[in-house]
Amino acid sequence: MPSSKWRSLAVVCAVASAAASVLIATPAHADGTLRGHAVERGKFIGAAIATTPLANETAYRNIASTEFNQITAENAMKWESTEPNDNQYTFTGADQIVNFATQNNQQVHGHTLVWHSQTPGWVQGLNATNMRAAMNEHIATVVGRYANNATVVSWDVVNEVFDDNGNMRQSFWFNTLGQSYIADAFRAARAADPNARLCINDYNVEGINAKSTAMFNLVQSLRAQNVPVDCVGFQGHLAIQFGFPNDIQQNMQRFANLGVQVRVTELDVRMQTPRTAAKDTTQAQYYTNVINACNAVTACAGVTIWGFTDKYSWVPDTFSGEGFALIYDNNYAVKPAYTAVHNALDGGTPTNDTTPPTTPGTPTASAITSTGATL
Ligand code: 9MR
Repeated sequence: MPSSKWRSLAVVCAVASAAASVLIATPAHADGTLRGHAVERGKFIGAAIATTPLANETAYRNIASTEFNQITAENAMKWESTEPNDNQYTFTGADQIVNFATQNNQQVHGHTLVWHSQTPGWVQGLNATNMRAAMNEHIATVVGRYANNATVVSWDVVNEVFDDNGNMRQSFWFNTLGQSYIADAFRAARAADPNARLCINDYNVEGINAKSTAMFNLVQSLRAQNVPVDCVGFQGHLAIQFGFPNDIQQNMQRFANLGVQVRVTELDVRMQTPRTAAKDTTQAQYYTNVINACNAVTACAGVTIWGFTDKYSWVPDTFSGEGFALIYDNNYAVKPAYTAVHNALDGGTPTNDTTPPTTPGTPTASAITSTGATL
């Protein structure tokens, strides 16, 4: 064969391999959404949603609706939003979230009923009798509003009850009511909606450490007293400079062994600025690790990311010099972290076998007679 033929074959190969790499470089979302792959695994993939961009930005709404099958109100269901003054309820933002979810065939995880933060001053100043009554009434009203709404499936009943060392947080709740406020809150939530899944939620409990062990002991003890704790939420506010909690799967499993459902409720992975390709790669690996851990634990219901675009994230407002914690950039373009979540969710066992049939071969006939043939 003349050498020019080899050259043209090489060109064909180069073109073919360029075409192949174009295919590989096609954005991962072209072959399915996050929610599509999560559903195949029987898991949810969620996002925290903020009401202002939800009302104002088409790009935000499009991603929120197409990529996620569960949403959490980032702020709209917190006490300061729903009951800013005693017995004056405002559900505008909460309903906006719930209605959006209903329209898009999504579930809502309610966040959060009893927390030391974003709770109005009028609550914090009550005496014990009145504070307990206000808590029970708030839970009855907020949970009760959505009790017959199939979209709202679960609640963070208490949030961040531990301090950073795993002791009971010395919040106004604890200081006024003692630890019993936790059991009371769960019982009130169960009474308001017997079908909702009731969660305890906290941060820095992803790996096995003093705080997660305190959480483990509390959940075990509450359940031994028939307090209706159904679920444990690991917030998952991670930072690449602090390392990955490599025992996250083992930690989830020990909670699962108590009989509770587990979930990651507020995942984000921040980095110190400036953003670089290398940091993006590390961040993507953290996202992969979290999804893989949830995939590996049957009792893990799913993973919620605390937002989805770097345009709207609590991180830069809270940690000076840090950011870029989410899976889309400021312009709604996917980041390596998106592809990581996508690929970790993909590859589950689909409920329906979608493998295309193999092409049949061309049979050759032999031993042909008037009554038959061998193929
Ligand atoms: O993302 C939320 C941010 O917009 C609020 O200003 C902040 C107020 O404390 O709360 C943020 O969400 C928190 C969540 O409700 C509970 N876990 C920690 C989250 C990040 O602070």
